[in-house]
Amino acid sequence: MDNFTLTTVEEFEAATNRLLETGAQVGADSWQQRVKNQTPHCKFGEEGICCRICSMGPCRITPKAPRGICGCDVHGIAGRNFLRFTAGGSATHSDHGREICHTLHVASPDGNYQVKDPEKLIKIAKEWGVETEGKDIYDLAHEVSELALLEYGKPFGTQRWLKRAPEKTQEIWKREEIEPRAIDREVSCALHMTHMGCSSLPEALIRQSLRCGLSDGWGGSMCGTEFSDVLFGTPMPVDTEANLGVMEKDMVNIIVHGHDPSLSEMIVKYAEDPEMIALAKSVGAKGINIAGVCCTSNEVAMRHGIPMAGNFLQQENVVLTGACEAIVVDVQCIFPALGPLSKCFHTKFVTTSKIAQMPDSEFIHFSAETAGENAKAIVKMAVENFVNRKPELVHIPDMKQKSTVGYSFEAIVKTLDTVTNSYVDVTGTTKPLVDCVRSGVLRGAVAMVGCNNPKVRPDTAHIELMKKLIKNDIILVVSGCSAQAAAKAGLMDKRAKDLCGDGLKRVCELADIPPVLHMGSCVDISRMMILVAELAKDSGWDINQLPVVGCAPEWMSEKAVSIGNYVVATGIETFLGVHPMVKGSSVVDGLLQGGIHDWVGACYHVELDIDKLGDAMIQTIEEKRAALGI
Ligand code: BF8
Ligand code: SF4
Repeated sequence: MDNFTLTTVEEFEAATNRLLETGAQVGADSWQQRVKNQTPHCKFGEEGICCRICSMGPCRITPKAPRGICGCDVHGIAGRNFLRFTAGGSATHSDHGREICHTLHVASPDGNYQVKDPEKLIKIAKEWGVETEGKDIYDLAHEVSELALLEYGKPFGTQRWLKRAPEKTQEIWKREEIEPRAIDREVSCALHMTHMGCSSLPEALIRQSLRCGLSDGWGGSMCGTEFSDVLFGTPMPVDTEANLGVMEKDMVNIIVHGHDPSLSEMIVKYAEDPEMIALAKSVGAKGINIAGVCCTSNEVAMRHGIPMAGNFLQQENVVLTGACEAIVVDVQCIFPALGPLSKCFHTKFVTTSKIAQMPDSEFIHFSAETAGENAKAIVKMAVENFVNRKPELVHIPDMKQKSTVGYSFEAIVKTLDTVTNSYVDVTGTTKPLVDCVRSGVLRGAVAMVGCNNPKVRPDTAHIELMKKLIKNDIILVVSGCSAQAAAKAGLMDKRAKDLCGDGLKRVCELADIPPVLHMGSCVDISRMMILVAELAKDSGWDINQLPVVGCAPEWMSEKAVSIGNYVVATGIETFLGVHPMVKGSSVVDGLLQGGIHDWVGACYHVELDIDKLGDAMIQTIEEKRAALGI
């Protein structure tokens, strides 16, 4: 066999250090430097005990001043801050989902966007009780997208997608009064509850945090994922490559960064346009190379095999290579630092969304109606910029790994069904997976998700935990920047099976899969919800009994907290490597790390020591197995 080895974090760091030398040469700032400038962080902020929701404040809680001016105590303040943090994340994911619904609403056979997965659209329509017989697929798309848009503001009732959950889970949500109503309503309600003089009761604030999170995972994010699949195709396994070495020295490099595939899909399309390729050749390049950063990267990798240049804390590195003609962004997780940084190089920093406007960028407003011409203008601008490259600044680290990505829920079911001959009559279920778990060939599964955060040595927690878990026959489903950490290291190369325990290795060989399955971007954690829902239905166990846990070892964003809340509220124990900003309140921290277990059968577990975090996950999985008697 060939000599497959993982790329180490030390190697990542050596490459970064080399790039930072170029940065120093041109006077660039870096996140590494800014972390130093910001250290130590404000303790009040970090512990969640500063309140600035009215102008009598800000009020900070200390032993000498145990209450704010209005009399709110530390628990009310920390709880309110946590709910506001959640609302930010839920709004962000859900608004992304809404944009996708709008894109579907303008889809037409001869327009910018088409329906690529009509089967999925029909399935959703049937689920929602929409008549499909004899209907034109575009009429159906418009009807269903309108219904989806109404989910954001419907005056009565709860989210349609909740019906996908097992009945037991739905009962828990009802009993605990956390069934999400209209998506926007849960966000508004969170802001209302946290207005000066409203809720200061920690239980009420945390309950709404769970509800607001659920309106994301079983609402807005699910709209984002499902209708992206309808528009751009449901991902199926595809080979790609990951890490900065995917950038090409002799080609025009366009980096797509952000989240909404409506933009990146169009950039990919126009980069393949013969007219653009000819233009690239006319300026001395061999062609046009697209690569991704952050969740946009996951979207286009899963559907087109577009290589992944890196994750969140690698976004500055793509510019530092000196070989990036344009970094094209839409929304979320984009460093404003890219503006000034791009000015140190020839790179065009192209912002495209009114939601994410930044100084030192070229703004080309991208909209579904004008998507084609916008994308073409952006690609053209990048190609024409090739001549401005400064060859003496170009350095692309020689570092990349092969990856197989694209394991949507449908792909997982399909892959496992095709290898398990005895299951010919149960095609379309997760039963083969349940049987692997029941027999102990697989001990369980971990959904590893989320960001990088300089508070954790970047990528180390993701990679070390994955290595430990697969060695213990625990399969990984991953998304977001965790997915890219895995891909960069080589854990999505099918040859990584040799790093697994015997059971998982056998499953990888039989199914021809890597041990770490790429399920997509952060909105695609809704795919993981569908997976656990189906596992529960097919096994007869409740979701909170499954030997499955969630983990976000390097999380940083509000979105991550919204996700955490819906994952926990769905009954999945969730392990964090960064403490939520509630430490200052024993009551709020106690609820999150214990109390809510009585409500939903799961809670958070915070452990900053990565090794111990891994041990705790394995222990929980084994305890769940023991409780099931398997
Ligand atoms: O939504 S994992 S750094 S890119 S927030 Fe952002 Fe975190 Fe990456 Fe995607 Ni998710
Ligand atoms: Fe201070 Fe209360 Fe105003 Fe918050 S709401 S800033 S605790 S007075």
